[in-house]
Amino acid sequence: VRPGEDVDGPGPSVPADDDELLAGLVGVRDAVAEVRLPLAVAGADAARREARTILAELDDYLLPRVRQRGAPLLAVVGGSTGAGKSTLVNTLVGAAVSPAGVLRPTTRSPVLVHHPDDEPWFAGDRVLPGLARWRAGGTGGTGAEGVSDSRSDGAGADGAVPVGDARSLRLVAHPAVPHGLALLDAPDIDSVVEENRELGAQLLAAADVWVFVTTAARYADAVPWDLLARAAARRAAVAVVLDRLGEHERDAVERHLARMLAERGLPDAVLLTVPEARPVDGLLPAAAASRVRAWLETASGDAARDRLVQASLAGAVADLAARLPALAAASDAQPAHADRLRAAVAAAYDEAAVTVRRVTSDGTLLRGEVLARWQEFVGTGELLRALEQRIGAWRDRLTAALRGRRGPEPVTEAIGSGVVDVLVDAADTALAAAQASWRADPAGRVLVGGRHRSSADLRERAAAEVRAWQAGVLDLVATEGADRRVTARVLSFGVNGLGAALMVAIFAHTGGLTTAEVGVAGGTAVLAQRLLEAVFGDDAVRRLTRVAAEDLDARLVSLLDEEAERASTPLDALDVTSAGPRLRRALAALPVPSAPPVAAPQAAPEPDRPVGEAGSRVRAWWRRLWET
Ligand SMILES: Nc1nc2c(ncn2[C@@H]2O[C@H](COP(=O)(O)OP(=O)(O)O)[C@@H](O)[C@H]2O)c(=O)[nH]1
Ligand SMILES: [Mg+2]
Repeated sequence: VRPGEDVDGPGPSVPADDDELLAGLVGVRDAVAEVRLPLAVAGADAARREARTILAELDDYLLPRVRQRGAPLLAVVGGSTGAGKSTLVNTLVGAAVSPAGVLRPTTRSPVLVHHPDDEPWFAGDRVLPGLARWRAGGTGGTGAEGVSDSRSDGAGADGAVPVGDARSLRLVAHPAVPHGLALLDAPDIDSVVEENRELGAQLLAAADVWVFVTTAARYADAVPWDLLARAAARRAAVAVVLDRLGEHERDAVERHLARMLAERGLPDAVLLTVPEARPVDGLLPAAAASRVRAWLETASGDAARDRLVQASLAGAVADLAARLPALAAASDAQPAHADRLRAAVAAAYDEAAVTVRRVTSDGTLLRGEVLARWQEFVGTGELLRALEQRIGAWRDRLTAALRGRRGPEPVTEAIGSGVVDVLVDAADTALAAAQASWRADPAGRVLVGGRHRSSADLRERAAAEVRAWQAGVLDLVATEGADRRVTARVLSFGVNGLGAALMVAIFAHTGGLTTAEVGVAGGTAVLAQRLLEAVFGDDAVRRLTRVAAEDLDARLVSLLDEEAERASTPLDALDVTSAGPRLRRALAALPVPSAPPVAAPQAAPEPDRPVGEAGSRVRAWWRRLWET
């Protein structure tokens, strides 16, 4: 069998039910791979990690295990720094296959030891496809002299993998390992190097059997228990190895640890002890590890193996199924939160539109510049007096009143720049409000970035819109003036002058202002209103002011809409589509197998007792270890 080619491998064929399970798991994998959580909403970080972890568990453990139930049992040896993991693995194999020592980090690249005949199972990327493979030294050969030299750090045949790369897997073939069992010496789960820690956890999740090494001094540490909680949730087969256990402390520590295991959801975990002994050349006396060895032999024996694989698979699938709804919910939260962020922007600009509408209709604009230019144009007293005359006489008087005064253009200009100021000011305020609400939100904060201004060309575009509106107002007046009954009057005053009056009139048109309320500004509006009424009649003036006001409003609101859209562009770049529905469909299609009650063999026989019905190949291994 060439590595990685024959996916069925040398093991028993896949049970028929597994096809459905496999299809279900592949469906889940595809759905989880779709999870994007670009918005930093509460819990998104954790959900992102969870999605990665689930993918790793599927690739490293679930998919390969369902595809090939007959593949060797993978026992991952994990635990705290310096607990004695590597020494234990070496002792179990009877050779220094994994570097041990007080200097950290010792196990840079995890070491997987297997029987030479099982090489095809591990050479390809069947399990742990994310890790490059390399082999150091020989491939074992026969007996102790064939042991791979862990310190001859030559890379494999391709030579491509850098020595000590944590994201790689060093393979060692050794004949002392029974067929059908592989030992993986994992990096410290509490390593100071984050990458090592993560890999340590990832490798444990890839295990059929967790061999958790700890010591009397360390077993109560928090980190191992976090991982053991994962094992409990998965109903994984767990053996906790108490290393370097002194005779005097043995009973007390064993009792306490057993209680902790039971209390933390691992009542079936097997507690194994390694009595204190001094390592020689990286190995303990074989007898020290005999209980661990015996348990592993039993677990990988024909009878226990299938049961263990089935239970461990069932537990892992059930655990996966239980975790998917939270991931789906986290995924759903993304579009929902994006909507909330967009709504905050929309609210800020809606508020701006309200402000603009108010300021352009409550007389506010009829102050300062506009008022001054208007008065220069119409004066105050004469025109008003002229308007109060009876219709027959007013035309001449009007003309006389305006003679020698400045034209209406400065009024129009002042109105234009006043409206532009109002619009830009409102847009800036809206942006500030929108950004403030985004900044108050963790997901929004990262999106605000460095932009603090409305569009650079907003003023220019606003000016263009206002000019277009003013041209429209003049058109309106001209069109109205085409009516025979009013033409003469319109001409006597001038289209531009009446246009300016119409603009002035609308800035006070909805407020229902009275002269008393707003003083001069109100008077200004009243004058403009009277002038228009005198020329066009009441009904026409009502219509003209409504049309002109609506046109202005539409133009200003559309400018604000564009600004609002621009303010939420950082969201457009993110794919916040929820993978939730897809995850739920995949979950519904996943057959969750029922688990046998006990995953792993419970009995850890004393070293001087027979191993029981663990199978002949295990006994052979056992004998060989004892004899060499
Ligand atoms: N006295 C004693 N020392 C041990 C034992 N197991 C490991 N050590 C020593 O503890 C140090 C760390 O062991 P190592 O196997 O590298 O631990 P790991 O970090 O868990 O792989 C080494 O110096 C070992 O020689 C043991 O059972 N008894
Ligand atoms: Mg080690």
